[in-house]
Amino acid sequence: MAIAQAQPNIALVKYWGKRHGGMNLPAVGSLSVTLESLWTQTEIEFDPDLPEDLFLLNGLPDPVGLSRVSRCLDPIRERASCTHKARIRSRNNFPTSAGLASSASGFAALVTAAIAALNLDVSDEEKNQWARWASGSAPRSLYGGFVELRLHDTPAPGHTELVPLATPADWPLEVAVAITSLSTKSVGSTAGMSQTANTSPFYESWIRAQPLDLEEARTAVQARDFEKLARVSEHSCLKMHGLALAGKPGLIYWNGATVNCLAVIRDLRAQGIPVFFTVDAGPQVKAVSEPGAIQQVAGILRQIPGVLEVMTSRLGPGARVLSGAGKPHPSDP
Ligand code: 2P0
Repeated sequence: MAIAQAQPNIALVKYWGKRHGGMNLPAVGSLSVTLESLWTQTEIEFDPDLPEDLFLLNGLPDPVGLSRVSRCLDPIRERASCTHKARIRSRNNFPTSAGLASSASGFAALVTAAIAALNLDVSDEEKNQWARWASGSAPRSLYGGFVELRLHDTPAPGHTELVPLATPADWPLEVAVAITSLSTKSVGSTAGMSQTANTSPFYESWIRAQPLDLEEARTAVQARDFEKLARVSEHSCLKMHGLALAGKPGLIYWNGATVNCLAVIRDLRAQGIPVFFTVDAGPQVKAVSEPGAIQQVAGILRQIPGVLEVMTSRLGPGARVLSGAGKPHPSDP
């Protein structure tokens, strides 16, 4: 048995689209920041007497999530020569499947907990791969701070490498998450990416330009150049949504409050407040600021009609074991 925690990550240079050939290989690299105060905690217990895997999300059975959870666990069980089914209890302290990267934190926590519970000694590469098979953005949540998912042509086309670029202490940016809807999104990321790849006229140019965006964001992080990171992050966000909007049928992940938040964040930056926006496959807006500015930004976002709630976070660490594999339970004295 083990318990692990992982936090969602927010892509500044977005992943959108998969390579042909299966294995959930992304078509493009990406660059993200891992958050601190939003989290998934997952407890897993392998039990020889259990006939099937059992999965509770926030205390309730989740039959749709269960099949993805079992698929994620199967290669880890195989590696450990374990045939036991598992009881999995997962909790998010933020809305699930609403564009807040719950699958990234969820599968990063699950893989980390399963490895600990089975006492497996594995390479980072194996761990990254298990997380990526479950969800393309999940391996980024295995690491803290600024993380790049890099694509290589060797040893095989589409080989992925996870590169931590800077820690939260190196550049302590802060994030405000404006929640504008609590509904589960109508088109999930996997289906949305496939629809975009098959029908958007801009897809090829999206793939071609991604290395340039990654290079710009990487050098911005290395130089702690906020203005440069702001420009490339907003560009990548708007380009990803433009790409998805141009598919057939076009994918509209935003609502009116989303658009109002973007306009307000642009205005704030024009007034000299160091903040930029990004939006993932959902209507929530993430505002990223230099240290010290986030409470002011959050206060302004809370005034926008349609904004239900604003959560703030620093950047945080990667996935980690809270108990099990020799560690005591966090609530033990
Ligand atoms: C990202 N997103 O880079 C992009 C930006 C959403 C928008 O990765 O199909 O749940 O499981 O690999 O990782 C969300 O998609 O997709 C995502 P799958 P995932 O964060």
